[in-house]
Amino acid sequence: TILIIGAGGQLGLELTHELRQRYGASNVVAADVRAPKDAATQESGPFELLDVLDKNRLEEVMRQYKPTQVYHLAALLSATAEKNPTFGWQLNMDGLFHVLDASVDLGVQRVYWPSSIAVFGPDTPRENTPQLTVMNPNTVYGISKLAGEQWCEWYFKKHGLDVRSLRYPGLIGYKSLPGGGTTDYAVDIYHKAVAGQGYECFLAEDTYLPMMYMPDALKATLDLMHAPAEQIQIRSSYNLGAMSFSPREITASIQRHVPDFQVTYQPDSRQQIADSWPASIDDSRARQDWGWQPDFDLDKMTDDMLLHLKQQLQPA
Ligand code: VAH
Repeated sequence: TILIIGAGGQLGLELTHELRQRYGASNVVAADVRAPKDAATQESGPFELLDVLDKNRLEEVMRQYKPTQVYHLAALLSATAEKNPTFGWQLNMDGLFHVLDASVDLGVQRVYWPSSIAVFGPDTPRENTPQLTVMNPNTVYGISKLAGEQWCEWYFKKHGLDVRSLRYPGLIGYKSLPGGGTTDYAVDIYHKAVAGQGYECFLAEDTYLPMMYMPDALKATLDLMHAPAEQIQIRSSYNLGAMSFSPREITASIQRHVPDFQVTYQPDSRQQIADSWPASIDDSRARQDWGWQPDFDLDKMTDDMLLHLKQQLQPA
């Protein structure tokens, strides 16, 4: 059995769907602090209400299902954590400790925990950011992800827990909505284009950020989790990249399909977060160690996103 904690989030919804396709719905338990919005998710496999800060409840769920793999995705993302620093730290860190401890105690074979390019800070080299480099994150979220990476490595070394992690760039998909991220503009903009509306972007037009289409993120996650343990040479978290683009470039990519689509720019507090992050990532270690290779560039993503979002708008 696989347990996914935070199954209702942007990545969680997609990973639950993908894992249920691969392993059979009844073998993938979705857990989240709130019940799934659409009945479809609920019907498609076992669901458990779980607040990962409630350690007793976590252990109860894990004793009931005896998962061999746990995907711990529950967290506050960058913009939300910056507004709720105490809770952001508590959920991101205590939630991780509860999962790591319970996984050691109950003999979970593999644990997955997402990190982020947010672990890099303003004095990190911004172009082709290396796997090993200066890391002084200045956001609550980035600080919690950097600390979390180092705890994952500690649990691997001290307890032999096979915990694996990826430093995701901004993730973009059509099956779920993002929540509280700084890269969320790149999802919102497609919805506005398909709805025939304009988009007011909360980042400046030349803000370059590392980004990835959700199918690539799912492929990377499952490739990492299926790799033999001896191939996993990095136990903090792997750099992972696919493309980098700016609001100006994604707008031009969309205008290939929606010529009159208009974007205005109103940078808000998320601009400072974005400015502290890299513009591009060196993910050569992921490519060397376990064969990482992305499939989607900006235009291929745009073609696929607009196609599926238009289909979602058409009456069934
Ligand atoms: C965020 N989408 O914006 C997340 C991610 C790299 C960005 O960590 O907070």
